[in-house]
Amino acid sequence: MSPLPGFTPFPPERARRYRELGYWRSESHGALLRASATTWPDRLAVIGGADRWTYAELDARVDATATGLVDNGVRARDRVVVALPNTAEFVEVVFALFRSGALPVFALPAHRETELTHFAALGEAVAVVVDGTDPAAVDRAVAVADRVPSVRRIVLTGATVGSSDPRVTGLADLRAAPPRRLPEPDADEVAFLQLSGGSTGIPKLIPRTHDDYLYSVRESARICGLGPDTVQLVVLPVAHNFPMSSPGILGALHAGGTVVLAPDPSPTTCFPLIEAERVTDVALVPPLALVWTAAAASGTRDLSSLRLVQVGGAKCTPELAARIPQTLGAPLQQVFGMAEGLVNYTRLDDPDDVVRLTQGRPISPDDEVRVVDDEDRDVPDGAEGHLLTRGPYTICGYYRADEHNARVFTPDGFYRTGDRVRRLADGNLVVEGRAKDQINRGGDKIAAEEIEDHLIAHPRVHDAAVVAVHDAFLGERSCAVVVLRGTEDPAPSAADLRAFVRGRGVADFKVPDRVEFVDALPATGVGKTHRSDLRAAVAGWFRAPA
Ligand code: J2J
Repeated sequence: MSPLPGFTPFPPERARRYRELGYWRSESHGALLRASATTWPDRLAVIGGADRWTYAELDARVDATATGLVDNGVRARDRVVVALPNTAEFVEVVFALFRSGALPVFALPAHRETELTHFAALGEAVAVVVDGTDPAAVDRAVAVADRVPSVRRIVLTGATVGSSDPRVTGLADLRAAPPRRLPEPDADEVAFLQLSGGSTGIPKLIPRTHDDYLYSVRESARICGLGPDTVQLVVLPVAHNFPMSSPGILGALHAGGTVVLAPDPSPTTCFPLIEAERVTDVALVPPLALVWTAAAASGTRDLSSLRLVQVGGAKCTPELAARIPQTLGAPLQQVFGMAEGLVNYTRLDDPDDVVRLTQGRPISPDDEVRVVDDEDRDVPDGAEGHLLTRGPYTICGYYRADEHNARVFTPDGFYRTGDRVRRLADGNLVVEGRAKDQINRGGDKIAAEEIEDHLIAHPRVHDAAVVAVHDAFLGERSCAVVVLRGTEDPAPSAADLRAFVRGRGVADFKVPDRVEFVDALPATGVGKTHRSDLRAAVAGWFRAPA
């Protein structure tokens, strides 16, 4: 079959090699679940709220839901936007889509109307799945369906909300028909579209195949020592690439472990869950790890079941790294990954200083990592440079983004990650910074240009640039630097512009934390905003007085 339009397949030579090496095993996501359900039918697979499903139960539900999707007109390769909170039904829906051959587009519950509309339109999605217990989420899904003609169905999880809209179906209704076993999609097909943190105005979609993704999942599970006794607590947004695959939900289900979905990441919610379910593994972003270590230091909950605490998504400081084992009572693993592919881990048997001071090394011996200067010349080990990568689970192109792909992939297929790193002699990477115009707000990624475009849509905004400012808790916060125009009174205040961006229908975390007004932005010779000058200027404004 010809590849999905808009998807850049791996070059045949490399694909053949990855198969020969046994990395790609022609296994689909649906088959992964089937295999685990065959080996461990009675073990608990998923716990979320009141739901506690064994592997056999999950597998049967997934068959029923997949059958319902197909009977409702969802076909192989159709795209379906999924924006769900951390519930057991997320796992059911996503595996049902995998089995039907349709492609989930992994939105987050934090995404608002404009973002969901963009994902649905770019993916020409046929359906949107949202939390039926959240009226605002249902309204948003209806708005997306009104705006994107390809969207014919709205599927609601949770308690079914009565609706006269013929497009709306409850997930439970989909499960009504007798389940059939559907043929699994080919493993070299795109399995889903993940979201890019982005740096340009339009968020990009990342096509991952069954073959490439499951290779990273199996190896992640092995590197992290997962097995049938693993009880993994998911506290980060469930659809994010980290809790999904590093080793995440998929790694735990591959290993026969149990996935526990936390409705929110607070210690108040999560510590009792750790105690009650004897949780062994958890993945955190640095600000959450800070909150957890503080709460554990003064808490009374029994966290002794913890075996591994992963921290990634943004840089973990050496101080935080040292505090984690002391307060949470389990070793730390640093994880430096990206939805586009490459994932690095410190290993469980690494010396303390490697775990504390580096972001680890790649999963695969065939992950090709280059650290280069501005002219793409390799720099020596220990020197800082741009990280480029190519390998058995790193994409060769974003979905439907030819122009962007020409810029962020080298002619020989290396992905320009936009990260600045040092590679040490032992192969471990240290993340030093970023060349891409992105703000990493405690693991939540904000594409500067996306928010600048929203600001410029305000009639009184002449120009705007969004940059990162240092923040002790989140690592970075966003600051919009704005040049106003016109004289009509009153000029918008910082609060007005924040409300304006929020009102444009974007996730809360993307609303600029600060807005500062200037007469002009520093410009480069060709009239573009000089971002490094601006970042330096902004850093100066916020530096604490001596
Ligand atoms: C510094 N920066 C980091 C780290 C990611 C596992 C873990 C994380 C992600 C993820 C992921 C970092 N230190 N430890 O997908 O599977 C920044 C880099 C990177 C970008 C990717 C996974 N870990 N980063 O965070 O696609 O800038 O994936 O390029 O959301 O986060 O973001 P994202």
